[in-house]
Amino acid sequence: MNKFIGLANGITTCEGCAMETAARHMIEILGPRTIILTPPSCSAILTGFGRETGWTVPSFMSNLEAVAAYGSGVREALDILGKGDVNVVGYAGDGGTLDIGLQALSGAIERGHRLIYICYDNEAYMNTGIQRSSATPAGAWTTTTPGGKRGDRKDIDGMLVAQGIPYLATASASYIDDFRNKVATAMKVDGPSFIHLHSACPTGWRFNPAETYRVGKLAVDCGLWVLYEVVNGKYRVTRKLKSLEPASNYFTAQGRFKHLSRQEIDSLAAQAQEGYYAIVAKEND
Ligand SMILES: Cc1ncc(C[n+]2csc(CCOP(=O)(O)OP(=O)(O)O)c2C)c(N)n1
Ligand code: SF4
Ligand SMILES: [Mg+2]
Repeated sequence: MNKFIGLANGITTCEGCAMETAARHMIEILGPRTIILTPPSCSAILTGFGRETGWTVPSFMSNLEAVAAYGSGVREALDILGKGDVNVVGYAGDGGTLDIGLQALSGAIERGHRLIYICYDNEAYMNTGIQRSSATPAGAWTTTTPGGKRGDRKDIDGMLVAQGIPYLATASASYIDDFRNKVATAMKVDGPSFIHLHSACPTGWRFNPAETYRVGKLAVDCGLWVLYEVVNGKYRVTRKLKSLEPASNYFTAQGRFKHLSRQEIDSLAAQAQEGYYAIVAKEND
């Protein structure tokens, strides 16, 4: 029997792109009975244009506002055709999720479609030239925040939990087994599911592509990106930390934070620690 490939070799993402690596793992878990939808974004490179696609499963590019609305329609059509076993998956960036596609995502969740929505979060509009999004973290350089972004990122996970989504998880491309487990869990959910994947981007974050794994891992190990899942409102941290790595190592590993003073880095590091313990406290609520 031929081995299922999922995503072809030779895709033209940047060297060291975590979004592409995660996509390869994601499709391996999802398997051939899957339809992938990507909006305009770096993930559209995987889907391709016209008659060419990198996926070995059916796929198409939606518009940026509405990947979750397209997914809702595809889900309903498949169910009518008796093809309930086919996974319908949106693989969208932070801009297409937290900003431009938010109403479509919220609508799909409210209607309760069985849709797996994976937001790979590279923390800016990368595909169009590294513009800030509402997921860009405080202090980060982008081409539209040359002095560093003011204000915190939008708490999309808290928003979707508040809306009552049956399954939500965070994940990191640097903790790939945890991500794979969460994709497998999402496949069993009888309703909408959302996985928020931290996706290191050497081009936009300004680090050497060989460092992708290390930079992504630092975000988790310093408590800045907490790995957890929320099942019907109940929090569970999937990677508990005995001690937190200094978050300053994460910030100094990337050129997008290089304009920050020591004091500013220390303040962001303190916020990261508080954020970690706030999620752990939710688990114990
Ligand atoms: C309504 C609309 N506004 C703007 C664009 C232009 N556009 C195409 S891709 C993109 C960036 C999307 O950013 P994100 O979702 O974070 O994905 P990334 O490029 O970072 O992978 C933008 C702004 C568009 N296609 N549609
Ligand atoms: S800009 Fe970033 S997310 Fe986009 S293809 Fe390059 S490394 Fe990947
Ligand atoms: Mg992005």
